[in-house]
Amino acid sequence: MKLLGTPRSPYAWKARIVLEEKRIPYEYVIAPPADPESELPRYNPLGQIPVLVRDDGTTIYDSPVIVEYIDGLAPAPKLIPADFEHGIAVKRWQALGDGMIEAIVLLSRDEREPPAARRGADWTRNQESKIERGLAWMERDLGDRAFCHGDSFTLADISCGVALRYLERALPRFHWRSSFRTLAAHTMLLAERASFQVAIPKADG
Ligand SMILES: N[C@@H](CCC(=O)N[C@@H](CS)C(=O)NCC(=O)O)C(=O)O
Repeated sequence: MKLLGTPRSPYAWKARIVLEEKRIPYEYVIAPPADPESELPRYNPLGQIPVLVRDDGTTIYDSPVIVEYIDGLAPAPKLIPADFEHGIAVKRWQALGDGMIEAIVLLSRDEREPPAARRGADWTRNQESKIERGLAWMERDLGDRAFCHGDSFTLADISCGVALRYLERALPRFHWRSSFRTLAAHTMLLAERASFQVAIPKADG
């Protein structure tokens, strides 16, 4: 099995963390979507990463589908609870993390544009609000528990950890750690996990 991704893609980080946590052997292949020679569209018509290429050549995308597939390959550790309500709650954490990443990508891309090409204050504020509200909801839902959902490590923790690590990398001007201390402490613990260390390169490469 191969995972196509890049070291900068938070969605690929998420898929890779899940593979590492489940201890499923895979080959990691760097496949930058912007490369004009990219063969990605052969694997995913959307030309996006991550893509999981199975041994029989069939492919799986996008990241929520990949993680659900990988979680189903081995019984433990269970990253998406089998119970319907708990499974939905964990997937909602994923939807929030992925949605925040989308806003972070848009904002950081816009900030690299020349001033005349930028989208303007209202648009910027709208994207920033998504991130700020997301942080507040995450902090509230984490509460004083050791994990984002239930009493064990799940995809909820992975989604939260990946989104906030990406926020730190892509938009360092967001000084969220002092306002969201519980969340900040949780992400410090997550960053120590071997899976996070393998999947998220230290320097932005
Ligand atoms: N919903 C997708 C989003 C994937 C995505 O946006 N990937 C980015 C890299 S982080 C990409 O491939 N961008 C290139 C493009 O959209 O053309 C997922 O969760 O996998």
